[in-house]
Amino acid sequence: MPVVTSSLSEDHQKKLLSLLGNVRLHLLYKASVHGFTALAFHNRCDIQGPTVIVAYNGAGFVFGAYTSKDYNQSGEKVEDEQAFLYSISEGRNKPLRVGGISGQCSFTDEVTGPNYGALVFLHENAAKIESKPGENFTFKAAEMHGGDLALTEFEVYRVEGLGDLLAKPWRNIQWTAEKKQQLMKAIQSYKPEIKTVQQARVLLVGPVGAGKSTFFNSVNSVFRGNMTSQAIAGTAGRSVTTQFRTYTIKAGKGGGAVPLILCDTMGLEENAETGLNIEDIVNIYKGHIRDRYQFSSLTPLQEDTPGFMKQVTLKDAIHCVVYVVDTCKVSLLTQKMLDKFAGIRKKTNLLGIPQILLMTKVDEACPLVAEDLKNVYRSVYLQRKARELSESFGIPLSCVLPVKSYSEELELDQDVDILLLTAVAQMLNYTDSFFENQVIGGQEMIDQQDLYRSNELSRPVL
Ligand SMILES: Nc1nc2c(ncn2[C@@H]2O[C@H](COP(=O)(O)OP(=O)(O)OP(=O)(O)O)[C@@H](O)[C@H]2O)c(=O)[nH]1
Ligand SMILES: [Mg+2]
Repeated sequence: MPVVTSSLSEDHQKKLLSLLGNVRLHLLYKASVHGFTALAFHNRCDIQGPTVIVAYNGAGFVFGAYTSKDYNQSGEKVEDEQAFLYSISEGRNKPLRVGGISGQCSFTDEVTGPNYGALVFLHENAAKIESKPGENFTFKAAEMHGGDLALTEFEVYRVEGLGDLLAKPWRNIQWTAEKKQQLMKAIQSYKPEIKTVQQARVLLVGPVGAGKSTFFNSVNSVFRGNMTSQAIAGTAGRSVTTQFRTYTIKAGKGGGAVPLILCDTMGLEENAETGLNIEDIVNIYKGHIRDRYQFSSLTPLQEDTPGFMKQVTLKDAIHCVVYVVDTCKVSLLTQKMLDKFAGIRKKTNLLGIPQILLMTKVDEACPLVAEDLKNVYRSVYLQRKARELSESFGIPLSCVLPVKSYSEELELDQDVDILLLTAVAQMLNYTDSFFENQVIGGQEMIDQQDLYRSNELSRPVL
């Protein structure tokens, strides 16, 4: 799944947001990737609620149309009092905003490209516009697009209202130095309930670029006391992580190991033949895959291949699974990706492994949270995203944890640390639930096969 990125510069985005208010933009469609055709536009932009079109031309104009209504190919003329056309260009400080002529329709909801009368985008199914100022919007062609009707790019974004801050947070977090120390101490002194296991093994699974490796780096940084970047992180079309890695965390330079191993995987992709293979996930769960195993999307590790660890015990197994999802992309998760997660969840439930959903990049998702991380449980927007995730994954809201990882900072920040540590502490609580399930009739089950056989029989569901 190629990563589709916005062509809006920071300055353009700022100017566009000044017209739209307190909102977030989600890129739905980019013509250079998906095609300069009406069909490609409708496939991605129909029934999406409020959207904004962003067209680019060679003369340097960024212009388009906002509507609060759906596109739906109904053939009808749509009236939308909130609709407007706009243009951002070098020559003007403030963007040009053109409201509709009262009593006239805003756009015709046809099978063609978006038809705002005075401006028709993707005209004749091509990278161009038709411009007829005066029809239902009045503007000067020179100010709107400089007379350059050829498009170099064409994007459509969903416009999501951010809402305000809740008067009371939906979860209580103490943002104090004592709380941070308390969490660190609790995590460092964690002891699995099963005698043969010394460390909790927690697996991070999620789409490409969701922030799995960065989450490990951030937790590692908190315990080390300075910024670290042991796991390679970044953005690329494909997963940056291609090996299975099991990371031990040390408290301070040369300090003792924290009883937690964070296992990092290759990113998931929606197609069956790319990204992390589900069969490999199951083998990781059971402990058969070694550190530094090189993932291959098409050929998962087989029992008879060298490198497959046959003799495994409970200490090699995964005790808690963490699904990592980019909060900014929650509403863009495709059905294929959700189906992939559903397949993984089914296997995970069968093995009785507790699951947590980590919502990353909350700072990018909500400006109110970027301003002050303490707003994380007061942001109406993040609460809505947490609920959406909980519903689409079928995971209780209590298992959904928002975090912000260190992505550009050079210094640790107490609030960031507390939110990260809270998530880790919760992972250890869930690990305990896994271990509790392994004690049957007062006997710890050490044999892996017994363990999974019994789980499959009882089919525990989280
Ligand atoms: N602002 C912000 N950026 C983040 C956060 N977490 C991760 N990032 C950025 O997101 C990008 C991808 O992060 P990675 O940790 O490499 O993602 P991954 O899930 O390991 O991706 P693959 O290994 O490619 O599957 C990086 O550029 C990170 O800096 C976050 O909480 N906030
Ligand atoms: Mg990674």
